[in-house]
Amino acid sequence: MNEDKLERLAARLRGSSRVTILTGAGVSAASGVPTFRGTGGLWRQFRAEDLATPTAFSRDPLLVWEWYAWRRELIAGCRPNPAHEVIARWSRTFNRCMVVTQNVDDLHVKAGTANLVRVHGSLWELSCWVECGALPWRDEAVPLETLPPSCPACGGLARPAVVWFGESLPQHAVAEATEACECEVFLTIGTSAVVYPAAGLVHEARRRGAFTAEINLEPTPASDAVELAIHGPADQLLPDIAKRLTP
Ligand code: BJW
Ligand code: ZN
Repeated sequence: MNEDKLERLAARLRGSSRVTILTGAGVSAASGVPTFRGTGGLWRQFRAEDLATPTAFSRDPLLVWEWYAWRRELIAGCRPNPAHEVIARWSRTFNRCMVVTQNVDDLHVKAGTANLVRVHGSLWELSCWVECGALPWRDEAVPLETLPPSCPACGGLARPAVVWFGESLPQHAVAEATEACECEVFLTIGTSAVVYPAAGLVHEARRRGAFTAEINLEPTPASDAVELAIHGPADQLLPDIAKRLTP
């Protein structure tokens, strides 16, 4: 059954020059990065309210930092998988291809993706918790020199430069992601489609006339809203679609 859907998607992509791809944790699953929801997901083991909110951080910054330090160590050993590689290739070969990712692992960056918008930040960047005015900085040290780390400008507490629940997404990233909804084909890949505002992008793209498709292991709340819902592993389905695009 997927055969027919894969061919339909490939046909759409062949005739398009403006393509937007929204990715989530499922795209990095085959690289060994844990997803958030579902079997083996981080939120099965940890409570989001204890670790991924500003309140949690102000209550116990060391606890939150220990969790991020553990994830940084785990992800430092992960490499891009075939899904990242196909997306990176498409980002450079379609006339205009935007990649909007919710992932904070930077595996799209490692794969060489062009036109990448990271709406939830990066695990490899830090920012000043007291907002002294210092710009976010990159720190890829594993392990980090001190826990919790401090801001090089003011000496105050540093935080991971990621977006926690209840926080606004970076304004420029929201603007770029929204503009990317103006496209011919919008693909939502490996995301449970429950976290807003990212989950709203596929609806926005459809509203603007894009052909929308989902690639995910299982159905999500987006499945009924898209023209084409294809279920299976992104790391296998994307190379299959890519093969159909090359004459
Ligand atoms: C595969 C696969 C394979 C597996 N191949 N597929 C009620 C209604 C609506 C909204 C809200 C509400 N209450 C609160 C809100 C707002 C809230 C929200 O959306 N909550 C919902 C959960 C209910 N959103 C926010 O708070 C956002 N900010 C905001 O709205 O600001 C405005 C505002 C400000 C102030 C006050 C009020 C409003 C911020 C959201 C930040 C999300 N942050 C996290 C953590 C980032 C840092 C970190 O990593 O530690 O971002 S949470 C986590 O979820 C992470 C992800 O980016 C995000 C999305 O997850 P994703 O990528 O979809 O992963 P999974 O695990 O959920 O799904 C993986 C999928 O892949 C599964 O479906 C698998 O089946 C599939 N899969 N292997 C293909 N091989
Ligand atoms: Zn500072």
